[in-house]
This record gives sequence, structure tokens and C-alpha cells, in this order.
Amino acid sequence: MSADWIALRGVRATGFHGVFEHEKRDGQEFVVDVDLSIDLAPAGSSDDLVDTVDYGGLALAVVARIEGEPFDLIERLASVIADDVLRDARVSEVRVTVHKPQAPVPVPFGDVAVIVARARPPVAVVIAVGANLPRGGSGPAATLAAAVDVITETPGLAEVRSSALFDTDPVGGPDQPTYVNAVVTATTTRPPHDLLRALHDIESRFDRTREVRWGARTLDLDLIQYGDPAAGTDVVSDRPHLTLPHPRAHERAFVLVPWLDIDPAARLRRGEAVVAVADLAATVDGSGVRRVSDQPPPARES
Ligand code: A4P
Ligand code: MG
Repeated sequence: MSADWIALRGVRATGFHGVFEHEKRDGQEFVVDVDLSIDLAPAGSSDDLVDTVDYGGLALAVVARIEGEPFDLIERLASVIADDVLRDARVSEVRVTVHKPQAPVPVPFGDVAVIVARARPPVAVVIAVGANLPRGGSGPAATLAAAVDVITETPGLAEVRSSALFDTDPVGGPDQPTYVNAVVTATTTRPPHDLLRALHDIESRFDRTREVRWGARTLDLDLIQYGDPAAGTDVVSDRPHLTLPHPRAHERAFVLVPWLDIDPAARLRRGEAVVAVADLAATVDGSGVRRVSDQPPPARES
């Protein structure tokens, strides 16, 4: 989970929120603070605004809500702003404080405020798992089983389920051994970059090195999809360090066939369209993909 935060304080505007008629008629000043949790490592290394939340745009959105549809309660105003902020899938938590310093309170007072805290509900993720090099005397199938076990234990991941294992002919890259592939589905509360970092950490634990692109490896973990495209809650990104959905998943039988095995109703975004993985699988050559175990890998390494 990210420990990074952006804090925007003291955004002021006149709104018409309140239960009294004079509040709806005359309006008054509202002051809003927003604290949002987002992984700032990508922006910290790229120095590019697209990798973070633009606080200028955020401030404008807050003012639009203060000046917009009048609500009776500042609880409602704070909730609506919190929902707006969480619409950016990179934001994992938000705290919105709405101050109403001129509220109709019958005694002298300094300020009144409500604080609303919201966290992103878990989202569905799809992870492709592959290996074609032995490791420490064990074959790729044992590595995959152990890797699924580690994914299951990873904080912020739940409902981890693995497809059966498939032997697959290598696609692309140099001459290399047959792969073992599987697809894992899960839910996560981790933001996308943070999850990819966790997957890279697991690859390192399994002695993954990166010498040749598409070359042989002890373990490869690719993030195929983050969120649910059918509900429009999936994250779409064309950034090189995290491209979502995975740019080659739609054409790779070694991803599509195991994915269908674990989720026959799976759907994948293709630009503006959302397509059934079953339809994609029907268009690719699946002859190089052979089921090797009807059972998912064991939950634990013995
Ligand atoms: N990256 C960007 N987006 C993502 C994403 N959605 N998931 C970046 C994972 N990584 C993503 O990845 C290279 C860079 O892509 C990383 O820095 C990451 O930040 P990598 O894992 O270092 O290198 P790679 O795996 O060699 O490259 P790539 O492009 O992921 O290769 P593929 O597409 O995974 O292909 N044949 C069979 N039968 N089975 C296989 O599993 N795998 C490959 C690798 C080739 N042929 C195969 C198989
Ligand atoms: Mg990879």
C-alpha cells in the first residue's frame, strides 16, 4: 500500500448548501481540504505530470462541487467530492474535510467541519504467470506453483485463484525451452504501479534476471488487466513502465487459454471496445498450448 499523499488545503468558494432557506438563498463560504493517497514513485522518477494527480485540476473540481448542486448537509458535499477523487483509479484512499465557518450555530464558534474518509474497494486483477527455466533443481511447473503461493500471501491481494498449468510453445525471442503458463485472478487494494512492483519483487525472489527481451526466464509475472472493463472501472495506460491492459495479451494463446480456464466469462478491453476472451481465443492458434494439469497448482509449497 502506498504511503504517499497529496494534500490540498483551504480551497474556498461560495456555495448554497444548508438546511435553512436563507442558506439556500444567500449562500456562504465553504472551505475544503483534500488528502489523497497515491503512489508517487512513478512521478518521482519520470518528473511527468501524467504520472500523478494534477492538484490544479483537483482544486477546480472541488470548487465546481462547492458552487454546484446545493445539498442540505456538508456530509453529502464531502462524500460527493470523495467519490470524485476516487474515480481516478490510482488513488487508493481519500480524506475530504468540508469546513463551514459561517454555519448557523447559536453560540460564538470558530469553525465546524465534517471529515469523510473513503478507501478504494478491492478491484479485480488478472496476472499471467510463465516460466521456462529450471530453478534450484526444480522445474518451471514447481516454480509456478510456488509463485502462486507467494502471490496468495502477498498483502493487499485476496481471492487469489489459479488456472490449470499449460505447456506452451515459446512465442518470439531466441530459441528457448517450452514454457509452463497459467493465469491468476485476484482482487486487490493495491494501486496498479504498486502491484506491478510487488510482482517484480516476486520475480526477483525466484531468481528472475533480465538479459534478453522475450528470452528464457525462471519466472515472468505480467499484469494483464487491472479493474473490470465490463463495468468501465479498468485502468487504461499507455505508459511504457505500466501498459494496461497488457498490449500483447489479446493475441497470445498462452495467456487467453489459461485465462478462459479460470474465468470462462472473462472480458478484455480492446481500445473503446470490451470483448469476450472466448472470442479472442477463437481467433488465435491454440495448437501450441497444452493443458498439463487439470488441477490448479497446490496452494502451498511442500
Ligand atoms: N511493463 C509495462 N506494462 C506491463 C504490464 N502490464 N505487466 C513493463 C508487466 N510488465 C509491464 O517486462 C519489460 C517491462 O515491461 C518492465 O520493465 C515492465 O515495467 P519484463 O518482464 O522485464 O520483460 P519481458 O517479460 O521479456 O517483456 P514483455 O514485453 O513483458 O514480454 P512478454 O510479452 O511477457 O513476453 N512464450 C510462451 N509460450 N509463454 C510465455 O510466457 N513470454 C514471453 C515474454 C515471450 N514468449 C513466451 C512467453
Ligand atoms: Mg514480463
